[in-house]
Amino acid sequence: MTKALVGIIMGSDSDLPVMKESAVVLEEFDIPYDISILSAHRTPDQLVDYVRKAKESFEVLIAGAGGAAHLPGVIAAHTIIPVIGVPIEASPLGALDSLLSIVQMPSGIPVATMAIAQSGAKNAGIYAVQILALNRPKLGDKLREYRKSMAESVMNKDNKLKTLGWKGYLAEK
Ligand code: RP5
Repeated sequence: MTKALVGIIMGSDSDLPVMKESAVVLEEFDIPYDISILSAHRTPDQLVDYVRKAKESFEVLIAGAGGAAHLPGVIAAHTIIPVIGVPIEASPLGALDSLLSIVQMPSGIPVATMAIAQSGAKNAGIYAVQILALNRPKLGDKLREYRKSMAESVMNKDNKLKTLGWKGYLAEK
């Protein structure tokens, strides 16, 4: 069995529509990953057990949670594997509660906090790939290709805009 390099953990199955974006990126880059539902509050013992075993396999952990989102911080407290946190909207307070719970870590125990929701989960996947690429040159090449095609797609949209008659910023006045 291929060894998973990234562990994706979410607090509830209600987080899956957001956290699947991390998985989509990892699949795009052919990174083996493990995806699990574990809660800092509802399954504290199982979470600690998971994190203790994590060092045998994972090089990066991605954790997404909503509300009082202590999941990424608790994971970070139990391991030196880099933890990436994704704030999810799950309460009447929007996602601000989750963002602040994840970002405002005490000094000494960092969590790399991403943007709220889908963009954050997608960026968590990309950030994990960037960490793995530090000692995997081929993965670095893939990331450069990814950025190149992203830039091309923006330029194509700009060209389309011009063909529709919109004037460009650099067009002659
Ligand atoms: C958090 O509580 C989870 O990460 C989720 O975002 C939120 C709500 O969970 P459910 O009540 O939908 O299971 O722990």
